[in-house]
Amino acid sequence: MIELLTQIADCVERGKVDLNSKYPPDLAGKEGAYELTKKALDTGLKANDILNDGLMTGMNRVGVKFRDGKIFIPDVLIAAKAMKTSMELLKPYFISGEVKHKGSIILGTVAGDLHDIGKNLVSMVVQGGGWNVIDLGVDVSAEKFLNAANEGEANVIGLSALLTSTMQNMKGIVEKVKNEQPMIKFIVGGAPVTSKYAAEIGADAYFAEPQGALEYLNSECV
Ligand code: B1M
Repeated sequence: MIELLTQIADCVERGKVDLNSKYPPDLAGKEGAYELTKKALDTGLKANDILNDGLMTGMNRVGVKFRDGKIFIPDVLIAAKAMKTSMELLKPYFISGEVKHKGSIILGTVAGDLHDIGKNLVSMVVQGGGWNVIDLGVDVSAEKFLNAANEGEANVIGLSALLTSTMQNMKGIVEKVKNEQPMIKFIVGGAPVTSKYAAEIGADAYFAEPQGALEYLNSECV
């Protein structure tokens, strides 16, 4: 079981997406992150463990190598593809399929930022908890968040940012939307974001992981 998780982490780290992917050449013809994730689910491993101890472990190693200049953007992209392809298999385990929603949340990665893996995880977990997600995608401007808020379907907005530069854009988004819609709540997250920063920009809450966001929605936004 643990061996499978190690293999999944290795596949993400090396960008081995699935059986058909020819990259990396020394793994051509071998099972990739996709098949191994399927196998892990079939053998009864929990989706959460596959995510944390397999996929995310691999992606964290990628982050360290990228930071240290040992790998480059194409390597990170292919690793992200391996992770995303496998996450599709985990989706049904996070999304319960409840018919009646508890409410809606607008979600997006802030302007200038293209990272969406964390945001997509938040989306899956909160959907799994019975929330409808209005996903605005990546590189989302303050105007777009405001327009979505003005549709009136959601009373809470979730912002994600992965860069120390783009997290600065959270402030303008919170200000612009709260200016017109003072009752709307903001939750923020992403690797460089902190609860101190959240408080500074007038966000209502910060969470380091999706479960915290879901618990907040359930307790503060229904
Ligand atoms: Co980028 N990148 N990247 N990258 N990239 C980081 C973030 C970096 C830390 C890597 C490094 O140097 N070690 C670094 C940022 C440095 C900094 O600003 N402090 C960095 C950089 C520099 C860049 C570029 C600028 C590189 C360049 O072009 N020179 C560039 C920027 C592009 C842009 O956005 N404009 C860039 C590009 C990319 C790729 C496109 C190649 C790719 C993204 C692919 C994609 O997302 N579709 C990528 C990736 C994959 C990463 C790393 C390796 C992994 C990020 C990730 O997906 N982590 C990352 C290094 C790292 O983090 N280890 C890195 C897994 C994900 C599940 O975690 O998103 O933190 P995370 O989400 C967590 C929590 O934070 C939380 O829940 C999730 C689960 O626990 N969470 C929330 C997130 N949002 C939340 C919202 C909430 C609540 C919780 O409420 C609403």
